[in-house]
Amino acid sequence: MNAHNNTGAARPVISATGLFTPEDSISNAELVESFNAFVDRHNAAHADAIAAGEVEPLVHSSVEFIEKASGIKARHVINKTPLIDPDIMEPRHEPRGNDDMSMMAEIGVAAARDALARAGRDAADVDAVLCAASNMQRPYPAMAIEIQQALGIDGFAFDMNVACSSATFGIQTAADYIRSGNAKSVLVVSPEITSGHLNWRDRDSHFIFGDVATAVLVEDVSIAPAEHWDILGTRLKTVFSNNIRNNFGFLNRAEPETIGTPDKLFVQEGRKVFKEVVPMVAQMIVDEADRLSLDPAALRRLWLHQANAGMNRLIAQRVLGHEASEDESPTVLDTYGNTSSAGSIIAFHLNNSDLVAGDTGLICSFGAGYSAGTVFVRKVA
Ligand code: CO8
Repeated sequence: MNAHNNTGAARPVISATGLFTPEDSISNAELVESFNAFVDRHNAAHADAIAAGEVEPLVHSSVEFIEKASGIKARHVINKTPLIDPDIMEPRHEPRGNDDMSMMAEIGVAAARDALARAGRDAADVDAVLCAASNMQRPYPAMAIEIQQALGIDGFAFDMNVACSSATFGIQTAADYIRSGNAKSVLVVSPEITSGHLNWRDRDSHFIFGDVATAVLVEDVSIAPAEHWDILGTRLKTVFSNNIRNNFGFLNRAEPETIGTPDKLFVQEGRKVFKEVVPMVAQMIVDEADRLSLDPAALRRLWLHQANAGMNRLIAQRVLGHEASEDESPTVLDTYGNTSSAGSIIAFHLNNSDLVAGDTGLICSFGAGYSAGTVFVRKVA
């Protein structure tokens, strides 16, 4: 575990955030229609084996279940057509050469430009880029360096992966560079192309994820715009678990036919995750608030990781001491689904402009690893 308070002259703040949302969106009804068509075709193709008891029939998915179990009503994706074609149900993208910008970098750059514009920051004045996301499109060169080059940033960049907690771990890392004087302006970019890692034929999880990119500009207070968010304290925690795992992914395979077993994609024991992560995260938030001499019940807003509406309800209840309203703990699950590390940043990005100077809130992530990160912030100006 790693924790910091603000000390000395250099003091990290959040200057701005940015968001890129793919145009395509898949509703639950569209998703389920395609999934159920796939199930019917599969069962018809294996009718004899099913009748003989040799093969288990596949079971329909349902819109009602998805919304009730997760709070998700739709998800954005980069190219929806193949994902909901019952004959494909996998991502299909135009191949790009090594001289073309990769997909992850492209959406990361879009989110980063949004954050830079909101902060009024020239990219040339940024010192470092962290690409903090659940899945990288390739091992190297780092996605972050491609983003750095596209933005024209002179400095350094690297990738980091802590699954759903990548963005909060990135914020602490950026804050540490600023605290130590190694940088004054750091971009934490989280391009999440989850559609490349989801098993679209798995009834238990086909509805969970969506694609998006976010960016957080963490800077020293000395150069930050007048309106910014003080970072009051950050804390990270990891505990190994195999309950959420991905051994490979669609994006890196050579040929469509070579896709391997389901564990090459996202797999999870959703119930166990729910039960184990809720108490761990709620306790971590309360402990960290205590360390920072903050009353958790007085937090103006919680921008929680967006994995499951029920999970967020329970965590918020334990932190605030009462059932949280949408105003106290906003959700973006309904339109974005679970966007892994980007979720709490989208929630923050879309739901902070109404807060006033002095309001204190919490950006919090949790997910595979297990991993969890808290970033307590206070609005300035
Ligand atoms: N339609 C209809 N019924 C269904 C469906 C479906 N699609 N799926 C399951 N059911 C049925 C089951 O068959 C079961 O039936 P029965 O009771 O008769 O056996 C019943 O519904 C209940 O099943 P579950 O217990 O599994 O359902 P839950 O209520 O637990 O809901 C959830 C499932 C939504 C998965 C829930 O458990 C959950 O959200 N858990 C937390 C998950 C979580 O937070 N995961 C973190 C993942 S993100 C992360 O950290 C990794 C990063 C990944 C990056 C991106 C990669 C793609």
